[in-house]
Amino acid sequence: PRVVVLAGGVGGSRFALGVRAALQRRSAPEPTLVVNTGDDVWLSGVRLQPDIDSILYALAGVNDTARGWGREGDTERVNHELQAWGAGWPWFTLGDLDLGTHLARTGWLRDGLTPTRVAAKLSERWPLGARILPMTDAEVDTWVVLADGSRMHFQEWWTRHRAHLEPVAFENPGIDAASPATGVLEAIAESDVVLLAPSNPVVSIGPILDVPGIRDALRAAPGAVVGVSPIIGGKVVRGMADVCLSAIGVDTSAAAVAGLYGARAGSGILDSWLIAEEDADLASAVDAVGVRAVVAPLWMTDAAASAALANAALAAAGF
Ligand code: GDP
Ligand code: FO1
Ligand code: CA
Repeated sequence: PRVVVLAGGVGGSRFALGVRAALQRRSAPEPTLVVNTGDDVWLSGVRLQPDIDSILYALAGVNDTARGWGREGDTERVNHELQAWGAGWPWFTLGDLDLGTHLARTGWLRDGLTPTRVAAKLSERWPLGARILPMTDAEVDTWVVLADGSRMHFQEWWTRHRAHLEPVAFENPGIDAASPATGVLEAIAESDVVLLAPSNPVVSIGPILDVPGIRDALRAAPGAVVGVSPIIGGKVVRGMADVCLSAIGVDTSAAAVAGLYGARAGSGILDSWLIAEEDADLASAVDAVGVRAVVAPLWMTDAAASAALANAALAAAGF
C-alpha cells in the first residue's frame, strides 16, 4: 500500500521505523512522512526543526536513542562557546554535529530554498527508506499561553520549564494563512492508507491538522485513516502530552484522544484507533465515538515491536 504517516518527534520516529520495516517486508513503496514543524525555532541565527531532525536522524540510524533528540555521540564544543558569549538559551544545548544540520538548513533557506526542498536535500545524505515532508513551508512555531496571559515559545516552555508552568492554550500564529507543503495533499489523495503516529495529539498532530486543507484532505482520503494511541493505561509513555491535553480539556486517556480526533463518519478524521491491551476496557467508549477500536500491543520497545505495531495499523486499514 501507499502509506502516509502524520508524525511528531520521538513517538513519530519510532513509529516511522516500524512502518518502514513493515513496508519493506511487503516490497511496498516508501512511506511519505508528514512531519510537525510547530516545534521549530530560530536560535543563535539558525533554524531548528526538532521533529524533522528526530525523524531524519532515526531513519538514518544516527540518533541519540537514550536522550530522544540530537545525534548519537555528539559533543558540545560550540555550545560552550555560545554560552560564553551569552548567545542562545542557557538551558538549551546545540550539539556540534546537530549544528552542522542547522547550518546547512539555514544556508539553504537563505539561498531561497523552501523548507520542503531543504528537507529533501537533508534526506539525500542517507538512504532513509521514506520521504520526509514538513507539514507546511510557513513558519508557524507553537507558542504556549499561560494563565496570566503571557506567552512563550513551546521550546522555552518545555526545555526550560519542563512543562511545569500550567498552559491554558497552544497557538500557532500564522497557521490560518499557511498552506500544506508541496506534495502533502497529493500524497494523501493518492494514498491507500493514512496513519497517525502515536505522537503528541496537541503539539505534534494538532498543528499538522490545523494547516488549512490537511484535515479536509484526510476526510476525503480514498483509504482508511488509522491512528495509534500515544496514551497507554491513562499515562503518556514519555513527554508532556498529559499536560497539553488537560490544557485543552481532554482527559489523558486513549478514548478521550479518539474523541478529540473524532470519527470520519462524523466530523472527525479517524476510521480506526489502535489502543493498548491495558486499555481494552475502553474499546466500547471508542466505538461510541464512531471510531472502530482495535486492541494491539502499543509499546515500541524495539524495532520488532515497532514493526509489529505498524503491521497492526496496516491490518486495521485492510492491508
Ligand atoms: P515528540 O515530538 O518528541 O514529543 O514526540 P511525538 O509527539 O512524536 O510523540 C510523543 C508521544 O509519543 C508521547 O505522548 C508518548 O506517549 C508517545 N510514545 C512514545 N513512545 C511510545 C510507545 O512506545 N508507544 C506508544 N503508543 N506511544 C509512545
Ligand atoms: N530538549 C531538551 O530537553 N533540552 C535541550 O537542550 C534540547 C536541545 C535540542 C536541540 C535540537 C533539537 O532538535 C532538539 C532539542 N531538544 C532538547 C528536544 C526538543 O526540545 C523537544 O523534546 C522536542 O521539540 C519535543 O518534540
Ligand atoms: Ca515535537
